[in-house]
Amino acid sequence: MCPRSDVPMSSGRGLAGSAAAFELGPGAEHTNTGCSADVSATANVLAALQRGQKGAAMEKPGAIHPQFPPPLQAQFEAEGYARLGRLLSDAQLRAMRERLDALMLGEVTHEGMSFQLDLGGERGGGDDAPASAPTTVGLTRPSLSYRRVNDLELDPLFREWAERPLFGAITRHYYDQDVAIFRAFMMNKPQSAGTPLGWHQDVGEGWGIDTLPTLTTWLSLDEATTASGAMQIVRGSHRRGVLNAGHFADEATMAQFPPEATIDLEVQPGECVLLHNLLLHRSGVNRTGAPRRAISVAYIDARSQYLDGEPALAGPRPHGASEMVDGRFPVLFRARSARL
Ligand SMILES: O=C(O)CCC(=O)C(=O)O
Repeated sequence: MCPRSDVPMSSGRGLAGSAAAFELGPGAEHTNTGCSADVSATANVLAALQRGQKGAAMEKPGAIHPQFPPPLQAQFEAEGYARLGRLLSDAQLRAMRERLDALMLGEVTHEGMSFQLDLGGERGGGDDAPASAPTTVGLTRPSLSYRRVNDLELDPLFREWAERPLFGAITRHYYDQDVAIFRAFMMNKPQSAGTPLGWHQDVGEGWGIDTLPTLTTWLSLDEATTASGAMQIVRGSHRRGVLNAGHFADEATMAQFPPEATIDLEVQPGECVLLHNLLLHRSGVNRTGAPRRAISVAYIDARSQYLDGEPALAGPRPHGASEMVDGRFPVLFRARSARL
């Protein structure tokens, strides 16, 4: 059995821990490699989750919903991450890669979408990143060397990904409120390049919002290996609360964790990992001849607000945050109570 954490998952407004009694649909192939002793027990449940559901954010009454399997909940709560397995078919994977290329080359455009070029090599990363490219609304130039494409919720393909019923089940499990996107972006480590990203948590006072998001889905579009700049995580670090008032953790903070708590999160294309936003993570450069791309979606209690009012819309929003609509981040899932 994976250990269960006694540490509450709540990190902002009250998060309800009660599981919804969802039904399961028919199964499909999966590749979960998470908490090993529970994997076989969970296999059938996971298989049912991975049937390439079409987005159904505001589900109709009586719709069949997937479930967040208890063994994965236990692992997520104890270790701050859970492998959800392969959630994309080959065709879906190809479509996402092609759409990202089209966005980076300016063949598909969405008003307000922001981009950041990768400057390559060992430069950049961290608070004092001397060589980070500016984030711009619209392309700087057509290139497959963008480090980030933000505002992916503006693109129907990625919006549909963010709206998968599985993520509704998971997010409603922790947020007993309407659930919105805080941000949805691509992180790219272009071939033989990439910008090192220092140890950080995906929260922090610098974000300027009154809620700490707890849940992020991280979908790998390529094989992520140590050589290609796989994400590294410090297992269980989410249980220590907010460690960095800014964004990046300093050496003294990192020294508090034993080396064996750090693992390379090597994953296959199409594999998705659920991350707690308080989990310490970092990534390096890509030393292979193929890109290493991932789609990161942070889910937030839809009541969340900026502390000092919404930032001006003239430029890109800080941290790749989504644009609010009528004073709310884009709502994806209605609270259970609202659907009765
Ligand atoms: O993909 C990566 O290397 C890091 C992504 C990340 O920091 C995030 O999704 O929050």
